[in-house]
Amino acid sequence: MLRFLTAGESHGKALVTIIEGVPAGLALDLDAITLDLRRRQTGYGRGRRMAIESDRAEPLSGIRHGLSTGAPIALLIPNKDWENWQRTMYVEAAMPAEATGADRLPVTRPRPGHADLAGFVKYGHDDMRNVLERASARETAARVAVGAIARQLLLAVGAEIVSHVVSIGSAGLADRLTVTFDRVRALAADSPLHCADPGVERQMIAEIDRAREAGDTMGGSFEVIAHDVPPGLGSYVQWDRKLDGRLAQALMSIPAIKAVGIGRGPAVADVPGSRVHDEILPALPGRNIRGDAPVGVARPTNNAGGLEGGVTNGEDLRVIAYMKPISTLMKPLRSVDLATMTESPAAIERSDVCAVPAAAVVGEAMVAFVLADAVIEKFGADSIDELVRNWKAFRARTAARFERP
Ligand code: EPS
Repeated sequence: MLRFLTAGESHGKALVTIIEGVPAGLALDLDAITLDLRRRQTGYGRGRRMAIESDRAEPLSGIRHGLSTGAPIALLIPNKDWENWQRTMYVEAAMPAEATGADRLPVTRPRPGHADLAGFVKYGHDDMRNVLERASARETAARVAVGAIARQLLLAVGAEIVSHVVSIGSAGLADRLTVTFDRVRALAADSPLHCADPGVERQMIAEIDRAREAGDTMGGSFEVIAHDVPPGLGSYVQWDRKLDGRLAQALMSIPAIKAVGIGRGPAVADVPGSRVHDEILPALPGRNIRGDAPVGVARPTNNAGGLEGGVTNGEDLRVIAYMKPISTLMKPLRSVDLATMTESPAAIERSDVCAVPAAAVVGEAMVAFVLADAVIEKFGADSIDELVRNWKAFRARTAARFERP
C-alpha cells in the first residue's frame, strides 16, 4: 500500500527517498519534517558529525501547493559533510580536479559488530568503505523524513506517536508501562536523553560519560507509544498481515536493534496468564465511545501493548526496541587487517558513543510508516477525503455496536 526506498551513502552527496502510496490531498507541513530530522540529530552521546549537519529534506516531487498529489514523493537530504569527503567519495572513474576534502586510505580492518566483514565477503569489496558508507545509520535520516509524512497521514485519523528512552546500559526505568503517553508527550524536545524520570536520566548520562572516557560505547532501549490508533488495523488471518510482525520487522531493520517487544515484551514469559492478559470490563461511566474511547470497553491494564491477534485493539500501541552498543570503538577491539592477514586493531571511524535517543526518533518513524500503511489498507483510498470518510463511518459503526441495549 505505502512503500519507500532510500538511497545514499553516509559521506556521499545526499540521501534520497521515494515514498509511494500517499493518498492525494494530504496537507503536508514541511517544517514538521525538518523538526523530526533535527530531533534525530540530538541527544546526549552523539558525535561531532551532528555539529556539521543540519538536516533538511527538499521535496522534489509529489507535492503541489502544499498538498500531496498522489504521485510518488521524492525527498533529498543533502550531506553537508560531502564537502570534506569528495576526494574519497567521488562517483566518477577518476577524481575530478575540483574535488574537495581528504583522500582517505582504504578501510581494511573490519570492526567487530559492524557490517564491514560481512560486506567484504558478500560484495567482494577490498575497501570496506564501500560497505560502511551504506551500512551507516546516516541512512535513517531518510527514514525519519518518510516517517514525518506518515505521521501527518496518521494525524488525519487522530493518531499520534511519541517515544522515550527506557534504559542506557544498566540505568533504566523500573516500570516503563506506568509512563503514560501524555507524560512522554510533555517531555521537553531538547531534554538530553528524552527519559521520563530525571533521576534515571542522570544515571544514564553517567553511563555514557563512563563509556566515552573508556573509549567504549553504550546501547539501551526505547519505547514508542502510539495513541488513539484506530482499532482493527492489521489482521490475524495470515502470518504476513499480523501487525505485531510487521512492526517487529520495521524496528529490527533499524541499525543496531537486536530485539523488539510488544507491550510488556519478553517479561510475559516469566509470569502466569492471569498476570499477563488485560481484563475486559464494561465501559467506564462518562467515557463515551463517541468521544475519546476507540472501543467501548474498559481495559484496566495494557500488557498487550494495544495489539491482540496482531490487530490493534484501541489501547495505546506500545513497542520497545533494544539497541546494542555502537560497534565503532575509540579503543578498538582485536581484528584482522584483510590486506595483510595479520592481527590488527579494528578501524576507527568518527562515531557516536550512544545513539539510543536518535534511534528512538527513527523508531517513531518506522512505527508511523507501518501504521500509516495499515490505515491505508483498512480505510483504503486514493484521496485523503475518502480515507477520512471511511474511517469516520467505521468509527460510528463500531460505536453503535458497543451501546448498551
Ligand atoms: C550518523 C550515524 C553514524 C555517524 C554518522 C552519522 O553512522 P555510523 O552508523 O556509520 O556510525 O557516525 O557520522 C559519521 C559517519 C561521521 O562522519 O561522523 C547519522 O545518524 O547521521
